[in-house]
Amino acid sequence: MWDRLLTDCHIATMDPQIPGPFGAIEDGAIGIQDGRIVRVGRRIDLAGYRAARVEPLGGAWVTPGLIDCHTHLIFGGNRSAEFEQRLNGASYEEIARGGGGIVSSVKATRFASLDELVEQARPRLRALMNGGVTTVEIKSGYGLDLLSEMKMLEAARALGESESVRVVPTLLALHALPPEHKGSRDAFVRLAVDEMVPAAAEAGLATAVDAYCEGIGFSVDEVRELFEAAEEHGLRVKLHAEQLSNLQGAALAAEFGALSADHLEHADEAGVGAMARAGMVAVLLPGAFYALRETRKPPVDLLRRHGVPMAVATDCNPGTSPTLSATLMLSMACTLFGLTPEEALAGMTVNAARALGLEKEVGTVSTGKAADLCVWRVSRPAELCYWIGHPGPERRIVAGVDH
Ligand code: DI6
Ligand code: FE
Repeated sequence: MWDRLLTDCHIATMDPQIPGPFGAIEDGAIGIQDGRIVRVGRRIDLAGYRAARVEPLGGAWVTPGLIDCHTHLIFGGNRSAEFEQRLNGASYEEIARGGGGIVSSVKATRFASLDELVEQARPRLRALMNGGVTTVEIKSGYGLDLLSEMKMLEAARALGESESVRVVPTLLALHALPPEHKGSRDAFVRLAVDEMVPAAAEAGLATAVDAYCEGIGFSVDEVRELFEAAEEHGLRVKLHAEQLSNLQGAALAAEFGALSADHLEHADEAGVGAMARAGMVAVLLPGAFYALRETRKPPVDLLRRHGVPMAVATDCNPGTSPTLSATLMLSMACTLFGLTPEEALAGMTVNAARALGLEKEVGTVSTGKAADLCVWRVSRPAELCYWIGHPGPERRIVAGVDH
């Protein structure tokens, strides 16, 4: 006998093996046992099964739990003053070069204790969860010395252990040059390569390594050194690439079999082709595009043509994407970048799972996967993208349990 049978529902499985938009099964049912999905199908086909709890959902739509595969959720302070500076005409790059930007979050993050970081991030995490997120990636990158980076990764772990959400931690080792390394770039890169990567790997505090490959960030050669260290220590890589300029970061990431390249507003066909051959995911971040009032969009048509799967994420961060709404990103992915609602939802489910290397575990409503589900009171799945920030699911289920 199963633990639960969700019935009288429509299911946007997002499973590419199920034909039709959203891999939808109308008038469906889902069997759950030990936190996993044991059967998905039409209600009549599951009618013969018994479960401890049979739960009719009154015609609601069920989707996979949303996956936010790119966030900087943990940081000290906020950057609303910088927001005001930008409204007065300063550019993001100017503020960064003037010693503000990422570096100002670094100061506040270093100053905060581990517990303070956790408690500052917790309401942000809960806001994401209320919007339907069941898996969230969290990057470090506002510590930028060995102990502060480890403190951030420990905060990510503590949040995952104390909240009903899967947390996937990433070491963002090369994010900005911290003030004490002005004039000693090489020494900072060595610190990241020789100390941060081994420490994060040995402590099991990160599954992947990331960097900010930009004119105001780090060069392809510097990122290459970091990725070599990651490879040596058995960590996957991913890259902030081609957001503000084109340094050919996507192609570099492809050389290392990266999980994803993220942003990509300035990516070209060579980069997109390399991503396709490497089986990478393109993570699109409409919140940052919106907040920086960018006009150059990521090359969605090229990505489609080359068959590169597109994910969508909040990029929640205090500088360029202070948003806590996954569903707002669904809307923005459609309205700002031209994704279809089906592409946008795939971007926060099946393709986001792949961007985290979790495609066997989560991301679709399929037999064998974790029972991470959202139940939405909507008439069609496209409604999730149509509302400008849908408030969130009626029920959120993680590993078979309502939260
Ligand atoms: N992700 C990042 O890491 C940078 N931009 C982005 O979209 C910088 C974030 C920040 O300004 O704190
Ligand atoms: Fe980011």
